Amino acid sequence: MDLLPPGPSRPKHHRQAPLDVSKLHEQALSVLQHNDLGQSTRPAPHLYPHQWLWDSCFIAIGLRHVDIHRAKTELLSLLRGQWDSGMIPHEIFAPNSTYHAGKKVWRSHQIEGSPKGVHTSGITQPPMIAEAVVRVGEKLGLKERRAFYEQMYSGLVHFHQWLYRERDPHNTGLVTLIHSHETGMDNTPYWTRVIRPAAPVRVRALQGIGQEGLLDYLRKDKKAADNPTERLSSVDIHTMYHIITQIRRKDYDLASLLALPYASPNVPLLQDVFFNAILIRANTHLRAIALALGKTLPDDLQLAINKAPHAFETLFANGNYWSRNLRNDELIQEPTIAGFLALYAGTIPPAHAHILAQTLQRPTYWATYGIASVPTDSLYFGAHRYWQGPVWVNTNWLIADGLERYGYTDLASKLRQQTIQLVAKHGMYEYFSPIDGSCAGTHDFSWTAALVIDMLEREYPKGRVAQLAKKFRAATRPRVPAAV
Ligand code: 2M8
Repeated sequence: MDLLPPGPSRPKHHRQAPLDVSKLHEQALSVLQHNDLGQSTRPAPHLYPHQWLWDSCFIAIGLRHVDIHRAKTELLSLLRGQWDSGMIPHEIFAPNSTYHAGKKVWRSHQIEGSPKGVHTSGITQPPMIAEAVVRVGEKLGLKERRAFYEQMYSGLVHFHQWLYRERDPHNTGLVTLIHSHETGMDNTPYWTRVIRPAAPVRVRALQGIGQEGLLDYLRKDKKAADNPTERLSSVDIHTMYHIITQIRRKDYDLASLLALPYASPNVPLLQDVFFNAILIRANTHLRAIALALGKTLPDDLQLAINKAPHAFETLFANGNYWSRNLRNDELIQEPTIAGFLALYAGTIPPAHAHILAQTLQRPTYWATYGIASVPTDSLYFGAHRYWQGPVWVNTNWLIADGLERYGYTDLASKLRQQTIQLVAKHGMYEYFSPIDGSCAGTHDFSWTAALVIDMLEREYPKGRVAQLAKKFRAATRPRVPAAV
């Protein structure tokens, strides 16, 4: 595959098969309708019954085309989970729903400053919220946009301040993650590498006698999964639970965790490349929101925002961007999709963007349906193994956006169209094989549906979305409260 030169040319159509746009819209809307919880949307019916931070952001980006009121509510409802510190948690638990790592695991109510009346996790997730606010804002008239920005502004500022204040205590310009769930890519290999030495004693003992298979019986997530072999390994999930226990005992506080010496089974801490790239982009959006409101961001935040793009460049080595292990200051040069998010950050030098655009076109990353979460020549690769190989619709969306920002318009359009084709052919699944597109993970997955709507709007703007939107609103409206 050749690198297409940057340029303002109109996107060409890369359709592989005739596409029934209306049918796909209809299917996507029915997934969102089915997963609608009133003021938020669950990612999937069985496996993920609560509200997740970045899922809701992607969902709002799709919903804005069909129900702007509901899109606003999706984002506003995230603020009900915000902690006094400013943290927006990665999960807000819906009442009466079972989940393998639910409120009893996180115990947010025991931590000072957690919100009253809702149970949440104690960690965050990629800060996509400013992006989603701006995307929803694009669909509003000036007056309504400002009113919506006003509703979101202080929560957003508070969140970004928390990220830099609490998660970058040494003012490096890069924030640190305390659990792999914060990156959104739970078992991505660069996290798996640092997690495995932190496995609890019971897990290592079973591994020692070749009996780790017994751990399968103690898993709760497998019951809710369509095909349990397509999730993370039992060793990894038990280690992740163990790390949750440890960070909970330290009130989910990075400063306390930093005080622990680095020896197994302590907690891995990473300056995560994927998360920081998204944060840099979110900072740009936050600035735009402040500008639209005639406000000035607080000085501490301005300083951090200015520093971040320079600090991000320290993650560049050997033609890609990597996460840094804070425990030993080393870059973890393990090939995954994460470094391509540097394109989405939008602040890297064009020469680096050029290298990334070339790398992602290698057939090991991009076969037919977009970018594999792990290249096919990696030892970690499994075509259906969660964040260790499959193509995900949200990462295709993010990378297409990043490519476009650097002028690779045609490549971005090709990526979006292939993603649409993939979902049209295989369904609204959670993830897909990068080799043959076959579907995996859970069915009726909300961000797949929402982002397909967004990509259809972009690539096939003459679709029947307005008509279908009317139907959608009629079906969901009675369950949506007037305000959050
Ligand atoms: C997955 O993560 C959750 C834990 O947060 C899980 O495995 O149960 C990830 O794919 C994450 O990125 C996503 O937000 C979440 C819900 O879709 O599921």
